[in-house]
Formats: sequence, C-alpha cells, structure tokens
Amino acid sequence: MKAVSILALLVVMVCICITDSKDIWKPPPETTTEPPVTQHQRSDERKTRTAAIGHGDPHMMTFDAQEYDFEGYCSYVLVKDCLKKSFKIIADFRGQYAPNKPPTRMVAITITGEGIPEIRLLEDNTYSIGGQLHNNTRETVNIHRDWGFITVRGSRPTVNLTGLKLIVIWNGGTHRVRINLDNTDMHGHVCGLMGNADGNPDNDYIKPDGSIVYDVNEFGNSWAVPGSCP
Ligand SMILES: [Ca+2]
Repeated sequence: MKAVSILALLVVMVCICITDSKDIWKPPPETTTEPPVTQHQRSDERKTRTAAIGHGDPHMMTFDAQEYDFEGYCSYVLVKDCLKKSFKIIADFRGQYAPNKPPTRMVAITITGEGIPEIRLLEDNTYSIGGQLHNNTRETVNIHRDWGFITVRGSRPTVNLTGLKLIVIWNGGTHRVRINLDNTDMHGHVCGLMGNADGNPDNDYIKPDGSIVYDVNEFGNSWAVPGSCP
C-alpha cells in the first residue's frame, strides 16, 4: 500500500514538472532592435586600452595587450610615430648573463620628437632635458615651448607630453616603463616593440619593413637601433 502511494506521488511530481516546463523562461525571438556587434566595433572597444608596459628582464606588454619576453642587449625602439615621425621612444637594454640574475633589463629611456629637446630617463631615476641633468626633484619641470612637463611621483619621473597626449612613467629601480598613448589619431600608426595600437593583439609583431613575424626574437632584434649593440 505504501509503495503504491509513493508511486502515485512520483506520477504527480512528473506531471507537475511537465506542466511547469511550459513556463520555463526562454529568450524571446530575435526582436531586439539593437544591431549585432560587429568585428569593427569590438576592435574599437579594445582601442580603449592605451597603455604599454615593459619591466624586469624584460617582460613586455604591447598597447594591444600582447605579452612576450625579449632579452636583447642593444637599444630598441619601444614606440614611434610611423606616419608623421613626430616622436620616438627608445629603451637601452643592458646586462650580461649571471646565475640567478636577470640577463638583461631596461636601464634608460630616451624620448625625442619634432621640436622637443631630447629627454633621457636614467636608471637612478634622474633625468635630463636637452642634456641638462635634473636630480630627483619633486618640482614640476616644464619642457621647452609648452611641449609638456615632467613630474616626479614617489621617485618615479613621469613625462607628460601634452601636445602628443603621451605619458611615460619610468622607474629605474624596477626597470619598468609604462607608456600611455591617449591620442586616438595615433592608434594604428605607431610601431616598435609596443606594437601598433590598432586594437588587434595578433598583428603586433611588425618589423620596420611592415612584415609580420611570429618569432619574438626576430621581431625584437628588428627594432634594434643601428650601432647600439655591444
Ligand atoms: Ca595590434
């Protein structure tokens, strides 16, 4: 008798489940008026990321978030304006192999551009503008002809080139550089170890001749400054 009751109860539950299944929420048919997201739109969204970073021995992350390691021993173009040649940022990679030590790292950053005196950011976090050395001052120093200014935040010099919407934050102690490129007109028109900033991480290994390679060392070595290798 008890078994019969349990069986009856199961039958009722199954019926309820079948009945309820009609009420399970399902997404409505495609009646939305919003257009589908296109690949072009996704690319634009990814362009909102505008920072490239290099640090350590050295670990690199391009503007489009492509990550790789490159252990070079020369000076290399990190990023430059490939269209109008308005600016260039070069990193000096130095070091030699020793057990338990990074074989190479960035020790200085050089920023040049049209009308801009050469800016050098050094390993001890001092910097020079047009060859004039500035010790680790906390004062804001203007760059010639309103091109921008340099401030020191927590011992880290920060270069703000306002006309180019370009910010370079350097920490020689951790051999770390961060480059913010907020000028959207530049996106897709820069080149160097930090990629082309077009929103696509898959095409960042572009050599100076415009060809895309898949070998990190071939890519990195192609951006060596002539005459800078030991
Ligand atoms: Ca890219």
